[in-house]
Amino acid sequence: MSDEIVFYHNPRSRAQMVHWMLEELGAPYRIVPIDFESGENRKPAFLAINPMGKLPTIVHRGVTVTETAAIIAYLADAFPQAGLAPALDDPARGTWLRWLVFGASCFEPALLDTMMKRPEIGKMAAGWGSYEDVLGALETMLDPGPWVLGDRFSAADVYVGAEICWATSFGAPGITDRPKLAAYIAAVKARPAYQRTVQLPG
Ligand SMILES: N[C@@H](CCC(=O)N[C@@H](CS)C(=O)NCC(=O)O)C(=O)O
Repeated sequence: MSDEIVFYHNPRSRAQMVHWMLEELGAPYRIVPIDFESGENRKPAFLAINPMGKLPTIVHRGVTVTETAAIIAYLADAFPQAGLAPALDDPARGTWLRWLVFGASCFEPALLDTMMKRPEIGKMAAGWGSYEDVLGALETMLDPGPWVLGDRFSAADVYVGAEICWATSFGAPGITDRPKLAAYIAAVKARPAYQRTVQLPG
């Protein structure tokens, strides 16, 4: 079976995060452009692959993977030679998984609350607590830094780092004025693979 990753992509989407990951991996991939304007992602051919009609989506070894964090974690495990995932018996695996999931389950909904001015539902009920708490937790994630796993760059940085840069590109408050987060953004943006793949407004 071919090891080529089929990558459904639109540059105006979270697919950029997976594009960055693919370039960090150096894995073989083929881009299939999906046009949002014509609603290609809502047509039967694409819905048969991802019933949510969302990007990013990949197909690898005959299996579809969706959800940016899951795709990035999957790719890190599928291509271990790139060294972007701690091994299953490495204690760093816990830290790695923790922050990858935190990006999707806490940072993203908290960010949407803030940016869309959604009514607060209360810290105890919201799994993500509050936007302020999430930013504080992200600062602890970078202790000691510079990456999630200290000196070791990993797939967790691809996802969380891309999300933080994405958030600041549309003016998310309280991030760039925190020195640790500002230094993290600079480190992410300095990666050649990021520069080759991610284009954000602003
Ligand atoms: N939970 C998904 C969200 C994916 C998502 O919302 N993608 C957007 C682009 S960033 C999309 O495909 N929107 C097109 C649409 O919904 O029509 C993930 O984390 O990957």
